[in-house]
Amino acid sequence: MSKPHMLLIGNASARSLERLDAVFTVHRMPEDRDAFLAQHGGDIEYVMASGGGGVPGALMEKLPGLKIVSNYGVGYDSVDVATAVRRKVVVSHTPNVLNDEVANTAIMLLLTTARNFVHDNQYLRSGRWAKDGDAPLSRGIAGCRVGILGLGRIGLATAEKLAVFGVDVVYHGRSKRDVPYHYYDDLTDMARDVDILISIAPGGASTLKIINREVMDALGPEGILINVGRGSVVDEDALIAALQDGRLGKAGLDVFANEPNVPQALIDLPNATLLPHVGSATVETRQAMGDLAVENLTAFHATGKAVTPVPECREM
Ligand code: A2R
Repeated sequence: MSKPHMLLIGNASARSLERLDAVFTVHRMPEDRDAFLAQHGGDIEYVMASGGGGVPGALMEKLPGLKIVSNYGVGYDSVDVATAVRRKVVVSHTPNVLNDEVANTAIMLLLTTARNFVHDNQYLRSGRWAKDGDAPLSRGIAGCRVGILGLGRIGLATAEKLAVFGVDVVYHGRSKRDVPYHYYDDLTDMARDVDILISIAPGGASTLKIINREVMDALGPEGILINVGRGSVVDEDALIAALQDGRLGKAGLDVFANEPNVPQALIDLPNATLLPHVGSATVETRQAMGDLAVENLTAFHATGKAVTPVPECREM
């Protein structure tokens, strides 16, 4: 029996490819997308998307037989879900398997930023310790109030891990949850009351640039902003200005508005700690994400149901 056709957008590990090859005829999206889609677009029923620009509506249009998009990653803002739902195409993602590692990243980035460890590392390597004496003092986080924007799966894991650092955790989202943390229904009000703001909110229209100048000014000159969710949630130009002016103290960022392009003005700022979107980037976590992304496709092929569809597709 011939195998159904699957299109891989972006990359997959050798382990994932081996599993996919066993079930599907796997096509990798080539440079010349138009020629490929004209020739094979009609055959493709399954898509796995791992970066590579995602799956916008215009691409979906060229895949008339599409049944499912398996997104590698929990955030699926690069997939046009509205178009998928209208076309009865299921979209799946990889929740939960990365909670632990992204929560660790949020806390490591917070501690590194607060304690100036990136600069201290450079201070030693450049010979300044021996030449100029001890590195400048930094501030610890004990006794601080930490506001989490987006107390979902990763946010809650982060809040639980933060318990050992002697901080007071509060949160903001669209709705109050049954959790032992104080809820703010307004992001600016929360920013005014906290020392540290951690964003673990998804991308998309409803969160676009919600961390704006007003929120940054409310966080203030001693405040720290950590973002491990999506770059689009932060107004990056306003952030650069706030860090340059000293209206915001420090930022630790793993995600950016236009990855992998990071504004030079941000790179030049000494009060910003920057990571190349590595929140979930361990061998173990990426393997678990790859396995789940593959299982969504193979389960759908076998049963007509994905293992972890996105909320908008759970009833399909
Ligand atoms: O708003 P709620 O109560 O539905 O809470 C969700 C919150 N959230 C928002 N908060 C404020 N304004 C919004 N417009 C808004 N939209 C969503 O973000 C929820 O507490 C949280 C997302 O949690 P989960 O859906 O469980 O996602 P998970 O697995 O924690 O991942 C979060 C994000 C991904 O979407 C990627 O962008 C990144 O972390 O890896």
